[in-house]
Formats: sequence, C-alpha cells, structure tokens
Amino acid sequence: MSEASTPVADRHALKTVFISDIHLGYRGCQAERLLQFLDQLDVAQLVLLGDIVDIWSMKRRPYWPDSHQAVVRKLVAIAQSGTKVVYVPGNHDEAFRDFCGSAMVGIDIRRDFIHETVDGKRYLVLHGDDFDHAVKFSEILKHVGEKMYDVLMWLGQIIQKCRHRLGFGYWSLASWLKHQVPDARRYIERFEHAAAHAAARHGLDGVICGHIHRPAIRVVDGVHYCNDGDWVEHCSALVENRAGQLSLAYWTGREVPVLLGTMAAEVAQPADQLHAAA
Ligand SMILES: [Mn+2]
Repeated sequence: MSEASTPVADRHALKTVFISDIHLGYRGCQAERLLQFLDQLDVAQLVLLGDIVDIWSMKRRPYWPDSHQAVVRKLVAIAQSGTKVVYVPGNHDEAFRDFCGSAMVGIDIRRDFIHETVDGKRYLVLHGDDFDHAVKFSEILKHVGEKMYDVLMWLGQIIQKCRHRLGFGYWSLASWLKHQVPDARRYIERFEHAAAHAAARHGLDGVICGHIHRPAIRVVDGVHYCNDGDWVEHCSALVENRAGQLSLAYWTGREVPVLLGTMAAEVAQPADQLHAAA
C-alpha cells in the first residue's frame, strides 16, 4: 500500500499521534494538561481512540467546566487547520458509534481501522472494549471498580495539590495502587493477550488501542501491542515519528513530553507505569 500522505507528513514534526480515554465530563480528566499538550502538537494525523467524552459519568453527575469545552474547541480547530483527525468512539462515548462512517466538523468517525506506518507496518486500531468479554470480569466487580476509581481520583487530586505546592511533579495514586493489586495485573495481561490475538488473526503486525488506562509498547505473543494510555492518570500519547517509529510520550506538565520508549528498542515499562481497568 502506498503512503499517499507522505508529502503532508513531511510538513509536520510527527506523522501520527494517538490519544484516548480523555473522559471529558468526568472530574478526573486532566483537561488543562491535555490543552498544553495539544497546543504544542504538530502532527499530520491525530487519532482520538475512544472515551473522549465520558457520557456514563455525565449521566451519574453532570460536569462540564470551561477547560473541557476548551478541549473540544481545540480538537475541532486542529481538524480545521489541516491535520487529519479520526475519532474512534469507545464504550464511555459509544452513542457516537451510531455515526461511524460519517464525518462531523471535519473529523472522520470510525469504528476501527488499519493504520499503516511510514515504514509499512500494519496495525489494527480500535478502542479496546471489544476485548472485555475475553477478560471476563464480572459486572459486580466492574461496578465496585468504578466507584473505587472515583474515590481514588478524588483522593489523588488532593495529594496532587499538596505535591504541587511542595514543588513535586505529577504522580498518580490510582496508578500506584493498582500496581500493588495482583488481580489488576492479571486483568491487564488477559487484555493484552486478547488484543494481540486479534491483530495476529488479521495477519497484522500489531494492535493500537486504549481503554485500560495503561500506556504500553511491547511485543505480546509475537505482535506489537501498543496502548496509548489515558488523560486521567498518565497523560500519555502514542506517537509515530516521520520514520514510522512508534513511541510513548508522557506529558509531565512541563514544556516537553518525556519519551517512555520506542517499539524499535522494545523498552520495558518503568515499574511505576503498571495500571488497570477503564
Ligand atoms: Mn474504555
């Protein structure tokens, strides 16, 4: 398959950026950090990989501050400034799945698609709730998990404010806690195998997804497993550079995102980057 968009990509610093699990409308959303990230973005194609708006959360408790509206305005502005923007709705914004196949304010809405990198690797791109059945976590556990997550987010925000006053950088309580829970690790493993299996079944080089709020880039069962993380805990993005190399960018709230690792180097995740459950 030829890379028709190469001349366009050449004008931008990056070829593709994948972000997901922003959860606009949810109190835990890191909208201010995302705005800083989007302001500095120079990319040919931006993929919004699901759970962009958290309709579930807004049904439980309406919440829509100016910063969340500013993110929506910014995304539309990016689409209208010449960057190709593709939106793949997730489970928290699944109402938008009714519009898959159409375009809105210059944004293409897709259920899933195959992404070809500059160096010719082909990836299955989807949000990832498609693999929930394979993970087999009970509805009750899911419900308890959601409530727990809300409490952790609230506690985490208090800790974050204290850390900020003391001059420390961003740190996620939920993310750290989940690293301590064996069940959460098993959930992640099962999810990653299910995703890798789907890519292999389609004869592709890898899979790019979100959903479980755990940024990762590694080889699982012989295919590339890439997860772009989230903007609730990690403030992370999956980035394809102009050579087609994939890496994770971790927004620290400072000027420049920190690159976590690249697919070429198959760098393992740092120990504090283990998390679960969307
Ligand atoms: Mn999700």
